[in-house]
This record gives sequence, structure tokens and C-alpha cells, in this order.
Amino acid sequence: MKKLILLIISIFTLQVFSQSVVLESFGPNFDSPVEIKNAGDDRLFVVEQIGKIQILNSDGSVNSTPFLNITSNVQYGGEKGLLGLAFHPNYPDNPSFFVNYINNNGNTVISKFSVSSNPNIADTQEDILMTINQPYGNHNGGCINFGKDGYLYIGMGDGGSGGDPQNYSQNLNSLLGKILRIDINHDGAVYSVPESNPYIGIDNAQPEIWASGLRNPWKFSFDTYDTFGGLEIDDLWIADVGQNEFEEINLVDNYISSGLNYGWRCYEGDDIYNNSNCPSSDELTFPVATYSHSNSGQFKCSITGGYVYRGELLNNMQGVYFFADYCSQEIGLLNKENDIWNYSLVNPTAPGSWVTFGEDINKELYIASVNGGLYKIVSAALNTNDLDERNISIYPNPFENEIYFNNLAVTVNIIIYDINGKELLTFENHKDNVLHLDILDSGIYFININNQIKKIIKK
Ligand SMILES: [Ca+2]
Ligand SMILES: [Ca+2]
Repeated sequence: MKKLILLIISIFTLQVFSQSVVLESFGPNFDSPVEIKNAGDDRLFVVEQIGKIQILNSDGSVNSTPFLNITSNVQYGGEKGLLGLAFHPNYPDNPSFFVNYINNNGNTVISKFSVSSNPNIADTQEDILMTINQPYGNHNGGCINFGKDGYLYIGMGDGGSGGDPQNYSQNLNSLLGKILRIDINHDGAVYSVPESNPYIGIDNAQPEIWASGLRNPWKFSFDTYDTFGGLEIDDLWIADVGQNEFEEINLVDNYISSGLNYGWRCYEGDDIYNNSNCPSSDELTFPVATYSHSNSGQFKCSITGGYVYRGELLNNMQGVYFFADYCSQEIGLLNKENDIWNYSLVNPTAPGSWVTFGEDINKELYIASVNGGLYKIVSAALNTNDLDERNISIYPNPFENEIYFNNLAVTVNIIIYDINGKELLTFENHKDNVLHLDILDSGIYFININNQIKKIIKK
């Protein structure tokens, strides 16, 4: 009996363990901040969409002179502006950095700048690496990052309008709707194409393309970690903004898989969007998670991809992928349990139209609203009631031979325990609204659904 009471208490504790993301204001308000990067030291570089990069110091102060001001080169407004920043992997030995912006002709520019003799001020001398024509004002991508392979990855949207009317994302002859990969360390030329890029020498394909079928990757990040066996893993996470209904998160395991097609405009999330002249679905790579605009609580509209957490401040958040939605102002936490990806969406302690996350040198996370607020994420907890909030209930209880779920719209893993906590039955990838438990004797059991719902059931 004592054991039973202890178990009930521990289950109750789990049930009331509430979900939260605590934000602490960090620094002053910025002018439409759209990116936050570090350069391997304790400064944060805040990219303002108008065409400036500000230095935010670890004490929360901002340098009076911007690190870079290229407002006269930048067309700003809507989804246009200075959008991306990446420091050279060997900074400061190699004092260069790269930016992604929309120029005064409305086209995407990737260019290289150098830091001056003062590490807090950049030279305004610019080397343009690439200019990519933009057919419409929206869907300009903008995120750039170096991989552990030392190559520069560039996130390109489908060019814009709606529904990708020219079908750029599926067209390997266009750099739009892709992730590109270039080598910026090439002697002489501004860049070269890595020999391992997937479309070199292929007819009607651009050699810079590394992945295709993206609508507007806002944003992507690398996650580097060591396995218990000491193997270093590099994953790539790509958040792709949806058209009408589904926002998606894509994971490129140990990002060795180049040449993948992420499906847009054939698919939006896992649903067919426009499947004319499309490859078969088994040639496409589908997201590890999607969320709906209107069928998952508060109205949502546009994903902002973040980072897998690898810092020390947030307890129990190791390996959790952080993302956000621009409209609902929620912060999302995605993690894998029992081989199933689960996400929670949380109203953080401060509101914001979230457009970027950032990581400092210690891998702690920051988030910024396009309205100017920048915050450090100082605490976060996963909700154990996430599925409960979708109003899943279990009936009847007590039951005879089977139990029923209402509203089980997702695939779940179910474990049945006895009152001593011994695992009795496991049902993987369960979808039905009925679960047959004739095999059990009369008694008290615990049912665990995706480690989120834990309930006592009686037979
Ligand atoms: Ca565009
Ligand atoms: Ca997709």
C-alpha cells in the first residue's frame, strides 16, 4: 500500500509540473532585430533589419558605434533588409564575416566584410560573393551559417508570392527555395563549390545547391554534440515556413545527407499542396514535426527556427530544440521520447513577435521580437500535460476489456505499468481510439502515453 501511495504522489507531482519559459530582458530595445550571433567571444552581434549590426556586451550595454552600418546598400521593409550574419569559423585569426541582405534592386546579396584594427568596428569595404535575383519581395530566406565542414550554408526562400508560382523550389536550375553550400576559403575566386556538393556536373542543376524543396527556411542551425561513444555528431535543423496551414521542422541527421528534397511546393508539411509534376513522395524528405495554424490552440502563422539547447543554465533542456511562432508568440520545445518527436508550445513570460533566436559563447539562448525586445531564456520546463490539453480522455474507468480514447489525433507510444511500476505492456505507434487490455487481470494499473499523460486505470 505504501508503494502505491508513493507512486500516486510521484505521478501527481509530474502532472502538476507546469510548463514554462522564463524570459529576462537583456539589453535595450533594438530596431527590428532579425539575427543574433556570437563571434566566439562574449559579445553578441545583433543584426538590425535596416542594415546595421550592433554589439551587445555581456553586461547588457550596447556599443555607441554600430559594428557595421550598410543601410545605404540595403532595401528594407517587410521581409527585406539585412537578414543574415556568420563569422568566419577561424575568427579572429581570420577577421572576416559574411552577411546576407536585400540590395537596392531588391535582390539577395551574399558578401564578405572584414573587421578593422578595432575589433568592435568593421571595415565597410565589401566583397560581393553572390547576387541572386528575387522575383518577389517576400520569401528571401536570409539565414547563413558555417558548418563544421567549414563551408558556408545559405538559406534561400522560394522567391516569394504564394504557392511558388514559377515552381522555383523544385527546379534545380534555380537557386531559390534551396540551401546552398559554398567554400569561401578558395584562393583567388570569391568562392568555389565544394567537390562534395551533390549536383556538380548534373545537367540543368546549379552546383551551389545542397538541398532543395524549401519554401522559406527561417531559420536553420547546426547542432554539434558528442555521443557517449565519443563520436562527434553534427545535425542540421531547418525550420521551413508554411503556406496556408502547416509550419515544419526538418532534421538532417549528421548532415551527411546532401541532395535531399524537402518537398515544397508539392507538400506543405506532410500534406499535398500542389502535386503536379512532382517527384514521388519516397524521393522527398518529410519534416520530423509540423504544427497547424488553426488546429493547435492559439492561431499560428510562421515558424522561427532556433537551436538545440546545449547550455548549462536550463535544467533538463539538453537536446531540446527551441523554436517559436511569430503570430501566437509561443515558444516551442521539441524533443524525442521513445523514438517519437513531441513538441510543446508555451506562452513565455514576455510577449513578442519572435523573429530570431541567438546563442552565446556558452550556448545559452536568446530570443528577439521584431518589435525590438531581446531576451535571455533563463528557465524552461516541459509540460507533462501537453496531450491532456488536446483534451484526450480515457474511458471507461474502471474498464472491462478495453479502454477508449477520445480525440487521439496523433500516433502515440503507450506503456502499461502495474502498481509496483513494473512495465507490463507496450504499444508502439498506436493510432486507434481503442486499446485492448483483455490480457490484464483485475487490478490497478498505470497508463503512460508518450511520457506525458500518466493516469491510473482500474480493471
Ligand atoms: Ca523574394
Ligand atoms: Ca517540407
